[in-house]
Parts: sequence; C-alpha cells; structure tokens
Amino acid sequence: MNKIFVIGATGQIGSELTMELRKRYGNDNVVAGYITGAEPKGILKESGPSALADITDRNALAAIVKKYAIDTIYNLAALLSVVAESKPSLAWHIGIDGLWNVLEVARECGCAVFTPSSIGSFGPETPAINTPQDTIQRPRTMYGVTKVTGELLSDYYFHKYGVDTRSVRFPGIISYVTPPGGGTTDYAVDIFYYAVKGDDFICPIKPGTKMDMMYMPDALHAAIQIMEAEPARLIHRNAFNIASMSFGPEEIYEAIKGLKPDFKMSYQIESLKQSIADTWPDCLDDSCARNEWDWCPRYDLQSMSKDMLEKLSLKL
Ligand code: VAH
Repeated sequence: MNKIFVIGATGQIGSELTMELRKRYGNDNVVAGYITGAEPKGILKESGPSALADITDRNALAAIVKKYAIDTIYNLAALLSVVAESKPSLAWHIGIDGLWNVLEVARECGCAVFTPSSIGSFGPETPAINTPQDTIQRPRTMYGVTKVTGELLSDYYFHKYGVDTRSVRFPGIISYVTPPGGGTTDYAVDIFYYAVKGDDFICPIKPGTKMDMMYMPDALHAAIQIMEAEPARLIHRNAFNIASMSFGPEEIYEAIKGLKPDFKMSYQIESLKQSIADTWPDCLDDSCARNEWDWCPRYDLQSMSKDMLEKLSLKL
C-alpha cells in the first residue's frame, strides 16, 4: 500500500482509519473521500488531501483514483443495519451498486480493495456459538443481504479478474471519536456516553443478547493488517471472521459499574433492534484470520471499558 483512498472517510470507522493510515503511510498518501453534507473537519481535513466521492458516481471515483495514483481503496460507504431496514433500496444502491463502481474502477486501475462485511452477514440458521468461517449465510436484514452480496461480488472480482479484494466481518465497533449512526450495536457505544455524563442509561437490547463487539483500535489494526498480509498465505479473502469480545448488555453494564459504582441502567427494548440482534451470532470462530494473517486483538471488555471511560471523560 502506498497511495490510499478512503471512501466514507468521515464515518465511524473511516474517520479513525484515515488518521491511522496517514500516521503509517504519510499524510499526503491517504485521500479522504466524503459526500456532500459530511465534509471532513478539523484534523481530518487539515492533515491530508480530501475529495468529494459519491460512491454511486463511477466517473468521479475513477477521476480520484487516477489523479492521486491510488493503489488501495478502502470502501467504507454503507447504511448500518437499523437505517438500512427503513431505506432498503438506498442500502442496496450504496452497498452494492456502489461496490460495483469501486470494483470496476479497481479492475481498470489495478487497485486493491477492502470492503468490510459484518456479523450482520449471518442469519438465524447460522451456528451462533463459535460461528465457522465457512457456514450458511441467510441474513434476514437488508444490511445483511448487502454484506453477503458484497462478499460474493468481491470474491467474484478476485477469481474472475484478479482484483486484490480482501475484507473482514466486523463485529459491533465501539469508539469514542465519531459516534455510529443507526446500528443495532450502537447501545454499546451510547452506554459509555451516559456513564461519563452521570446519567442513567436505558438499554434497547434485552439482557442475555450476546453479540461480538470490538474496540476501534483493534478494528483499525485488522483493516490495515489484512491489506498488508502476504497474499500467498490467504486461503480466504471475503470475508474473514474476526473477534475480540462477546457480551450482552448486563455484562458491559457490570464492567462499567465496576469503574463507576453509581452508574445505573434499565431496559426499554426496541423491537426492531432486538429482532435484528436475535438473528446475529453470539461469538465467531476467528481461527482462519489468526492462521492466515496473524490476527490478534489487544483489548477485552475490561481494558476497553477503562480506556473508553478515560478518553470520553477527556472528550466530554
Ligand atoms: C450495526 N454497528 O449495528 C453496525 C454493525 C455488526 C454491527 O454492522 O449495524
């Protein structure tokens, strides 16, 4: 990787991935792609080049790739699971028509492509405990349909055209920089904001609803490490199971309460989020990522909770 283009650079993952890539590869070598209304601000804007990049405009993507001699595209444009249920055609348009544009530009210009999948790519028939790398994927959400289709389309472009496509199935990602927008796992981010502000938290997900979660530093590490991996070692490509922690609302509450004894939580279940969460696995088997490109997370629930509370206290 030398010249990198991040599509969706102002989103929850993109805003931090762009900065991490600039730190590793040089500020001028990472172009932040954004859409109207979500322009980069502050350090993200000042630290390196940015370009208006609507993923549904193939010519615009091609012009940016050629102008900056891009060799690697991180495609982070997507509607998250809850929003995608209310706007399914837009979710498909961005997730798949957009991906098609990225893959065609990558095929013409010789770029590698990272397009994240998700635990949302699994469905109720998928084994929920130690979910295998290769297993049934019959998601019941439009988000999941776009993620499975994205995996298949990315593998197709690798096998048919030799486009260097690679990706991971992200769990719910927890971060303190840019809040997520419209996800089923957002509760695991929101809970920290309430704890730091000293407010009681009302959890929208039932106790006992285990889902894979990951702290943003580990997610960034995975997104970069897989693209730096030795291609000859890769048996899989789109997309690798990765995991770091699996918990339900009562467990993250206890972890935070251990650090903030006065913190209180109650439940008010949101049926759409709960119905989506119920179709997702509890915990993934990520042995293929560990064997094929040395994936190894650094944070667990305790260390993440401590770091999140410290960083959010400074931020807020
Ligand atoms: C969501 N945070 O909740 C995203 C993510 C696995 C969850 O895809 O939709």
